[in-house]
Amino acid sequence: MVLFNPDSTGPLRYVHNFNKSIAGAESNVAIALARLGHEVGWFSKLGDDEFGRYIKAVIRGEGVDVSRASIDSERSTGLLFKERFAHVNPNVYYYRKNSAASNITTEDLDLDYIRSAKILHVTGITLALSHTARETVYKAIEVAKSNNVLISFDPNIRLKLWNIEEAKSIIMDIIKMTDIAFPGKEEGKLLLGTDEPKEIGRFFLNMGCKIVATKLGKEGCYIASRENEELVAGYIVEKPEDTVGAGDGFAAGFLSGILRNLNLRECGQLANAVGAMATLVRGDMEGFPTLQQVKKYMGIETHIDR
Ligand code: KDG
Repeated sequence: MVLFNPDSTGPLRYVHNFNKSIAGAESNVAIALARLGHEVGWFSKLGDDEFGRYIKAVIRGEGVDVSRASIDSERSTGLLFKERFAHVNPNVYYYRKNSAASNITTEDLDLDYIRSAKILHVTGITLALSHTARETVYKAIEVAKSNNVLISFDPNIRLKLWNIEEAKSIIMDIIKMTDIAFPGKEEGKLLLGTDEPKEIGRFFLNMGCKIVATKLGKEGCYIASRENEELVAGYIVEKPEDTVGAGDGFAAGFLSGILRNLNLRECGQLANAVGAMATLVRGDMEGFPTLQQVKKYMGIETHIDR
């Protein structure tokens, strides 16, 4: 989506100027991974309009392969407006019903492209957009799974897009096929009735996940696998500029660690740092660091270079 971020705080009707940038959980993860030095591709559907061309140019400019993003000449590119108030998370308003991306179908997938990947990352947002978008995520997972591509899943529950009953039943179904899950504490509460990271981890492991990295904000993350469980301390950001996108940065940092064969603790440390750095800058993805920048932030020299 194109994101319009107000220059000033307060109700949108009083805002005169907006900054234009892009947003979208999956494209955020793709951009963050590209910045960390990985080869990344992105599936989506854009309108044949200026906003669609803008999104494609930005994501391509970040080094993500956008050759598999299709164009829908009948529908528009989705938009998103934030509404900011001092010291609280922004309100978010979607203009994406019947947008090009909401109408993505299985026809838009290049199955060989999925087969050639190491990891397929999907989120609950696309699952919530429409029946065809949901079918597309299921198809991508099916193809990835049968070709030993790891499935990475962030529930990213957005209750403006679906109700909790529907979200629960679909997300639980996807969790069964997930290798690496990135729930948040609040999502644990919504899905399982607990925000206790140990319980969230164990529940998802019992459902078949191999790794569960529960996001705990400034407290860091709790990583559960079949072999081990541990809390990995986070970074304190005294005055976050914008927390939206931090979870996507976290997921990208963690996946970067997996791709670099780091141990799970190191994956968690890298994830925490990328997530924290995302909050230092206004906008979803502008704050994602390069490998050099995150190493400097973490105060370490070489161990994540593998
Ligand atoms: O995780 C950040 C996303 O929530 C944001 O980029 C917008 O994808 C988005 C959504 O649908 O909420």
